[in-house]
Amino acid sequence: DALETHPPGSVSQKEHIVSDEITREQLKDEIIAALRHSRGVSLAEANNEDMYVAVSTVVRNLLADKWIETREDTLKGNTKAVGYLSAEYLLGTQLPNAILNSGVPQKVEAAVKELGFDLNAVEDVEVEPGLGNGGLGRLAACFIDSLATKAVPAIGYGIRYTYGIFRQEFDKDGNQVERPDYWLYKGSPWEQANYRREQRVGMGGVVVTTKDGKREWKPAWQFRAIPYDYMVPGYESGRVGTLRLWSAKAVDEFDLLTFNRSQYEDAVKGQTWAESITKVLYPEDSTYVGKQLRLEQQYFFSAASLADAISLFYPGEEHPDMTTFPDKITFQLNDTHPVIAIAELMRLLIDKYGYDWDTAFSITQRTFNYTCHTLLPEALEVWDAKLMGELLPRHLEIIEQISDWAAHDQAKHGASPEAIERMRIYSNGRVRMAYLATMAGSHVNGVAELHSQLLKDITLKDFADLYPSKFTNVTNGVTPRRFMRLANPRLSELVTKTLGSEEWLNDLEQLKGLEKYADDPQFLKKFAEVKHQNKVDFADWLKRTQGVEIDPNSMFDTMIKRLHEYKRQSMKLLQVIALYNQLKSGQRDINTFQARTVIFGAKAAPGYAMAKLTIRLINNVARVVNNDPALQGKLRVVFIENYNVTSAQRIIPATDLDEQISLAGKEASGTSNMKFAINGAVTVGTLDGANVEIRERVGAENFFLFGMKVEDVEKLDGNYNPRSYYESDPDLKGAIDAIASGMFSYGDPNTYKEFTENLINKDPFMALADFREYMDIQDKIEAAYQDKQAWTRMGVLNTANSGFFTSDRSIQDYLDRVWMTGSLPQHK
Ligand code: GPQ
Repeated sequence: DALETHPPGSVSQKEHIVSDEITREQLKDEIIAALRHSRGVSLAEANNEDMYVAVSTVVRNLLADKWIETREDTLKGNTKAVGYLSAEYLLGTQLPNAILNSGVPQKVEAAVKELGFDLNAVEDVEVEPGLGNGGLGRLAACFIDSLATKAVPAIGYGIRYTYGIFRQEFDKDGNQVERPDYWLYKGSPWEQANYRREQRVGMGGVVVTTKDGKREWKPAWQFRAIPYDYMVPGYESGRVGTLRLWSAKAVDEFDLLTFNRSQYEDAVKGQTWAESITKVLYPEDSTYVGKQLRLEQQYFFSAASLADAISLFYPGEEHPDMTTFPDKITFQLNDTHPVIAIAELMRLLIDKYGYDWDTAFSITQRTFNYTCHTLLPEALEVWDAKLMGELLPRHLEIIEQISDWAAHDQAKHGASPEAIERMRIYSNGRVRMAYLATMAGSHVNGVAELHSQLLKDITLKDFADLYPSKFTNVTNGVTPRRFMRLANPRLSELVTKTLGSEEWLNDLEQLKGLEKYADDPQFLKKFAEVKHQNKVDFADWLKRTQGVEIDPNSMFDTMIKRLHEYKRQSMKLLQVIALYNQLKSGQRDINTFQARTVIFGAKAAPGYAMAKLTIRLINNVARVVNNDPALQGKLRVVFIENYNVTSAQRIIPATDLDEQISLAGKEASGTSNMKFAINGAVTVGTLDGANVEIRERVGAENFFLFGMKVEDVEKLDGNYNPRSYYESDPDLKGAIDAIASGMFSYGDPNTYKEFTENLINKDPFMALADFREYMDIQDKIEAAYQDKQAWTRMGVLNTANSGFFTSDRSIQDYLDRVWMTGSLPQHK
């Protein structure tokens, strides 16, 4: 399939074109040649899809020399490289970003136009590679963008899932239906199968003791690991990094013996089984499932990536001096998913390269660092030792040894026997991956100040007490190239004109220069106009794609993120229903009511019943509210189907009010909050995750804070009685009773019983306790929005003060605090 989807060679061999000096005319020739050579069509025959492939091919060609050169410089080893290990990369579309970073974006745009095509329509053809679930995967995508932009020698390693995150549809009852996301249906011009760097990965089998007393793993099966390479073009750095995603294949294409007996099905079984490893992304976000196939995926890509790095940095060496490995490359473990790489490196060092345990462990410890992305206990991976032992018997043995070493080391550092017991990596038939990563790596970081503090105080307290210097913070960030320049060209242009250059795009703190215009009526008018036009565009898009009509003059109030109880979409919904009740009863005057469009976007894990029920309820609240003539269209609820990176890029620039309302102490960081702030939306939020730092920077008066703090939550925990809130707050009771009465289920009181009962009796994320403050702050927001100029000013101050939240800064923090490495020279 790789050969079919990637027509070989560059389109025009006639001369070597220096990419930055290419003219518009040359570009047109290249595109026409690409149409003819790789699509077999003339310009006259070409449709948008042909054009998409042709332009992608030409842009890739423009980047090729920089890609090769960056790789060569990375492998010279003068600067320690970074290996980013992540099971997820939620990339978003590639073509617009590649054009932006091609060095000649205007010329490409002009060339496509002059060939008679609308570049937007051409770009719309692309299906985004949804190789991630949510924040964690999107963060990895922002990080590789920033690594390339900052010219850090780096390779992103991950998995090429044949099926990415499911495509979400809603059925006639409003239920989520999951459809397979076969994003490779028509191939992808952005990937390149790299058979030169194929690896073998074993699994299963037994461990034997050899004659000289060594332990040796005899795997039962071998898999081919085929890397698919993606270019990661930096912005204005002259550098193009690599994302290497592994795909599994059977070693023997067919079992010929079986095939000869005409048992075709049996013959291909082995192949199907091997390929199942990278077939599909697990759709759980922040939840651990413990499935064998998941561990197979984790080991498969970790082992292939380590083997790749060793062969890259010690080419052709049978006995490499692995004591230098940590000076050549440092591996960042993106959550616990790749933590099995620790045991794999130990196995290679001891069993393959013959190092003693202490040397091997010292090399390993210096090689790895671990980022934790959660505080939810159910998200921490704890593998069943039996399962691990069957799949990776030698690795389990090694982990057992590390576990013993760790207990020993903890005792040396003065830990009590009880603390040592609590910190056990391997006990009671379980392997705790977060503990393994903490003990066998150099640094552990959380993803926002508050989160890193809570890791030290609660989740990893015992470890932090013993090894305080291991722990650090790196607050997340987002790439302004995708989430500002590409998503919001109007605001980008206004910023560039106002600041006088485009330098802010890779030095985002320059946004601060906008602050002095916060009271300039001319500037405020332009800023407001940008927002309005973005809202008009978004409304058009929604009409076109979902057939839903919304009013761009209403306030766009947005909550987009995975559906999870801790994020509290349910609380937002209760507020909407309470508003609806008040408007219906006349308690709130419809004539003075600020028109609002409440926008939701969320996927639920297919096995997460409460989340799926919430989706159904949102859709049905939308149905009832939107069809009630008494509201005169002033309150509308829309649910974006199949929320993904592509739709995020449309929603964020059009949003007035951003909802970040998780229970304090549950959201590790959040990253959409940063995207909204940069784009000049105002946030209503709790003191959770990165909200804390956003509020600090944009100013308390430009942020709508409400709700309990972490300390309040801790105090309430244990004697929380949600029913008391339900009984004492008429708005809250009215909203829950409306759901229970069947108002949103055609009169059936049973449909949402689990939803309402759960809130009244359990409410694990204390939505009821925060409800009153949430209602009140929404009233303040409504009042504030009436003063358009004051509201716009808040938006400007959000944009001006959110420069800190670029992922370029996060990467700089990793360089300084964790990786202790630097950049290659930039080639402009
Ligand atoms: N996050 Cl553990 C995920 O998206 N998936 C996960 O499995 C885990 C965390 C998120 C986290 O919930 C957000 O608060 C962060 O902003 C994001 O990771 C990136 O760090």
